[in-house]
Amino acid sequence: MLSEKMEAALNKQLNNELYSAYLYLSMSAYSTSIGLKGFAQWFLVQYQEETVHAMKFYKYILDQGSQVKLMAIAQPMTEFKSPLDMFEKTLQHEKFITQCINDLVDFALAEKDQATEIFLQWFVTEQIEEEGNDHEIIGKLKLVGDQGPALLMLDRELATRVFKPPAATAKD
Ligand code: OFO
Repeated sequence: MLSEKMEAALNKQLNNELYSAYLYLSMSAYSTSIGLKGFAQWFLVQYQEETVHAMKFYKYILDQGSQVKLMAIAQPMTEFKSPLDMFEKTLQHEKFITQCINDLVDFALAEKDQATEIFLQWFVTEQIEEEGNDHEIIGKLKLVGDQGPALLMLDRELATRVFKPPAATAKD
């Protein structure tokens, strides 16, 4: 059982993860509209991963006998200056999410809520990967610039990203 405050904090993070999914779906649509199908695929996979993150919070809250309280999802941005701008905004958003996760860990420790602290460890590790991916692509975009054949090569590389659904456990 979660404390009331922890239930509220985890529901807030569930909403943050759904917003992340929405943001990356918007970036995927924008990428398609400017002819970058590989970027669109990369962000579509990112959207799918964020829905997995959201569902981890959803399941954990319910497993703890607490209540899932879905909230309105904010409207994401729909226009971007360039592919580099999109990835800089992605990194900025992921830094915000990392801070939210770190704050949740601090809160779980303060509440002596060991189960939630252990649950959150997966997200602590995941955020390192999330930010790492963005740094790598931003680095490449700075090298190739925002147009020309090199950008199309990067588009082809990003097109290879595939969504790997999380493995089901015996309990699921
Ligand atoms: Fe859920 O990691 Fe991105 O936002």
